[in-house]
Amino acid sequence: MQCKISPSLMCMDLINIKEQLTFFNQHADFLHVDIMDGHYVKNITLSAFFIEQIKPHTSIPIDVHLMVEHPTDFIDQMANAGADYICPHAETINSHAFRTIKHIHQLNKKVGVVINPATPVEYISQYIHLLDKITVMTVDPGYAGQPFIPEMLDKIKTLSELKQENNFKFLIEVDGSCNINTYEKLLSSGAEVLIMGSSGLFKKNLSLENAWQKMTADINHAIQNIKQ
Ligand code: S6P
Ligand code: MG
Repeated sequence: MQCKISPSLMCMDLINIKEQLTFFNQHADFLHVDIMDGHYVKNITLSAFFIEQIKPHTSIPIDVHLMVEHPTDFIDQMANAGADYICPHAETINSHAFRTIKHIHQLNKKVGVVINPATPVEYISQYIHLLDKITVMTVDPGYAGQPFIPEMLDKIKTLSELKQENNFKFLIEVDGSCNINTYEKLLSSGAEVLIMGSSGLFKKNLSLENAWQKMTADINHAIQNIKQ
């Protein structure tokens, strides 16, 4: 497949974690772990404790999406728990962005930033060259199962052009409503990593194997349509 897949673990079936992790070790490219503090977004899902528990059972990078007001309070605990990518929201680090990026890199972790739908690319332009990954939120953060915000496609295109023109290293990732209705638009705009949640992968009426197979077929179909 020509894009990377990052299952969003807050959407998984928590009763059957082990089987799903074993499956993802063989098929996925990242494990997306949403960390919320109940303040930056009004929800609480996974934790450093969760990361610590799954780390011995994973062989692919753990990617932490920090939806918290004060990311500096969380960075060391995420690193110690086993995170491989640490990704705060740009909106929460811009008063100390260079210090935060340096700190995460000094912990030998990859640095991503996540930008909200209302945040333009210009907001991160001063440090974009330092980033390993940029996540474009295509829904307001906090909850799974929200409708796609189509205005975000232009933002993905802008990032893709900037990356090509400047030879930047960052991966372009999308979080929110990645599914059969959006694959083609996202991939043709330049998305490289899709975070898969409730709308594209974790379905109550399908086994994970069948849901993965359907997702892969739908994405390959979208890629064929783009090539034509
Ligand atoms: C939402 C969170 C996401 C969700 C994922 C769900 O705040 O950051 O990672 O888990 O977007 O995907 P879906 O298909 O339910 O929108
Ligand atoms: Mg997320």
